[in-house]
Amino acid sequence: MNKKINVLIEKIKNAKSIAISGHKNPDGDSICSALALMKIIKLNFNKTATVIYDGNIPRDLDKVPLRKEVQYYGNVPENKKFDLYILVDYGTKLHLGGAEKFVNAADFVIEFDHHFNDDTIGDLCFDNPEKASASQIIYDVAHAAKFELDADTISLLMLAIITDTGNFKFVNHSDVLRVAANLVDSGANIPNLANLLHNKDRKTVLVESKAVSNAEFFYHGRLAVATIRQPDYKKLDGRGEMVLGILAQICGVEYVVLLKEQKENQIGVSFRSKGLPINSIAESFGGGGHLYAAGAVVMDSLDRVHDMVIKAFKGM
Ligand SMILES: [Mn+2]
Repeated sequence: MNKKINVLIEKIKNAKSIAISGHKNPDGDSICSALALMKIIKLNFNKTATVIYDGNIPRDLDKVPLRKEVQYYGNVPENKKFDLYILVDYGTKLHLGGAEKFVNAADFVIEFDHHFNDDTIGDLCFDNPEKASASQIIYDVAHAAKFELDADTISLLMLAIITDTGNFKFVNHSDVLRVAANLVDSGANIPNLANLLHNKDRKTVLVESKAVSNAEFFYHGRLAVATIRQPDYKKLDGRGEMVLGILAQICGVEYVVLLKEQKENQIGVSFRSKGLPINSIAESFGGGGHLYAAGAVVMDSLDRVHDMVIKAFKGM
C-alpha cells in the first residue's frame, strides 16, 4: 500500500494537468468521490483537477458540495491531453462514455474502484470489490497518506457512502462503519447530508410511483418486475432507485427488476436482490455490477426483454 501511495503522490506532484471521472450517468458515489478527490488534490498539492462526466447527473445530487465544478465531457476541448487521469467508481472501460478518449490519451491512469473488473485500465490501481463505496477506498488512501481533509471532502466522502450503501442498508462489513464513524468525528452531519439528497423533481417521483403501482409479480411473488415506458422514461431522473427500493420492501419479494425503455429497442434493466447474487444474470445480458445490485442495457424490444428477464429468474 505505502509503495503505491508513494507512486500516487509522485504522479500527482509531477502532473501538469489532471482529470477525474467516474462511470457514465454518474451516481452519488461517482460524483462525490470524484469531487472529494479533486478537493483533496487542491488542499494537499495546490493543483486543480478537472472532474469530467458523461450522461446525466440526477437532480438528487444538485446540492452536493462543489457540484458546479463538474464538467460535461462535450465542453472539454476535443484534443485536450491530461498527463494524469484518475478514474473513481468507473466500473469497466465500457462505462467511461465520452471520457474514454481523454483516458486513452493520458500518460498515466490511476483508478479507485470497488466494482468487479477483470480488465482494468489503470497503471496504478487502488481497487477492492469488497469495499462498500469507492469513496471508502479514497478515504483509506487519504488517511494512510495523512492527506488533509476539509469540510467539503468530509461531506462528499460521507455522501458517497450514504448513497452507495442505500442509507447504510447494504453495509456488509464493519469497515465502512469505521470510516463513517471517523467522518462523523471529523464533522460529517449524516441527517443534514441525507436531507440534502432529497431533491428530486416532482415528475420523477410521480413516474416512479406509477411504475411501482403497475408492477407485476412472478414465481409466487418472489420476483417483482416494474416497467417504465418511453414517454415516462423522459421524466425519470436517475436510475429509478425508489421503484427498486419500494418493491423490495414487499413481504415475499426476493428479486426486483426495473425495465426502462430508454429508446425503441434499447432497454435499461436494473436488478436488485434480497436473496441470491444476481450479478451473473446481469452479466448474461451483457451488463454487470455488484452481487446484489446490478444492471444491463439490452438492445431489443421491451416485450422481448421483459420475457427474457423473467425466464432468467427461473430456478432462482
Ligand atoms: Mn460505487
